[in-house]
Amino acid sequence: MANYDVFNGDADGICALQQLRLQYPREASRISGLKRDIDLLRRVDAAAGDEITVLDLSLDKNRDALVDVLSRGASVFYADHHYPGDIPEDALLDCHIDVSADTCTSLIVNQLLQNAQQRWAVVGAFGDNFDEAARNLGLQAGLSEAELARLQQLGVCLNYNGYGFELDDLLFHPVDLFACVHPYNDPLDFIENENGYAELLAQYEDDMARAGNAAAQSESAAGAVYLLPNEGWARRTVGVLGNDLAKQYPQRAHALLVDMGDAHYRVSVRAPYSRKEGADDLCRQFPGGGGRKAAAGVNALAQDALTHFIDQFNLQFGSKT
Ligand SMILES: [Mn+2]
Repeated sequence: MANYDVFNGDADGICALQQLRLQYPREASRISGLKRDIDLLRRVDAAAGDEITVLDLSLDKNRDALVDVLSRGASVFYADHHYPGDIPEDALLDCHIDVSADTCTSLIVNQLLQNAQQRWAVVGAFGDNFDEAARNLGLQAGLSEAELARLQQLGVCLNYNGYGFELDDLLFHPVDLFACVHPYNDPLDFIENENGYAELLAQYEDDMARAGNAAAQSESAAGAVYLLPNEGWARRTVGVLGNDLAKQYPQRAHALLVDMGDAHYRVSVRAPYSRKEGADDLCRQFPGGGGRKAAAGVNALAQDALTHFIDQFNLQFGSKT
């Protein structure tokens, strides 16, 4: 019989598992990936009697694999806050899903553990941008403002580590980052003493400074288009940069194009924050494009199509009379 811990490679996934394994230590094969790699349960080759823990991964995106491992006789503990769709009914499934707008997997696990590892829950909640819930829990735990600020930075950094196009873009594979975190009962000790964290924080600050210096290639009242170089910092920060720009200029649409080094760009488009529509319509005009109304993308846009792309971007988001 084998144990598996399957978790999202972001702060929320790591901190949910950290709470569980501090409270209930257990050897397990650990499975994780980039923050956007969410169909991870299919990587488990389960057998009868195996025990599987799944954290911070949409059940809707893992349902087939879940039904499969249950049918083989494995038991599953599942905690998450994303849309689950139909939840299989099975005596082997212990499911804790809460899609309330103000909770995350680390907070769900914290409730189950009755605050036993609440400092790590605070870190996970900050990482998922649930700042108010994180603060409230931290204050209740007796943390000072200065300590809360350090835990917030830790949450942001653990979350940042999960972003990239490929695992090679990440400073730590999330499984290795968990191993780094795991010996520490108290996240403040981790911050103080873990060399790996000093390295992560330094890279985060360097990446964010580079992203902050990025200048728009094309800019109008309707929107702005950014070209980012074929470098790790661009692949790691493009998601965060898109969110920051959307909030900073809520009337504008944004397109961020990262040079992939093969005469193509990877494109991500955010519709204006104030009227979240049109991103999918724009991207679908290009091969491999798609997404949602508010946020969409093109996997590989030929670089000689850049001018055409910018024209279509301005048409899509320009003021219509
Ligand atoms: Mn989460």
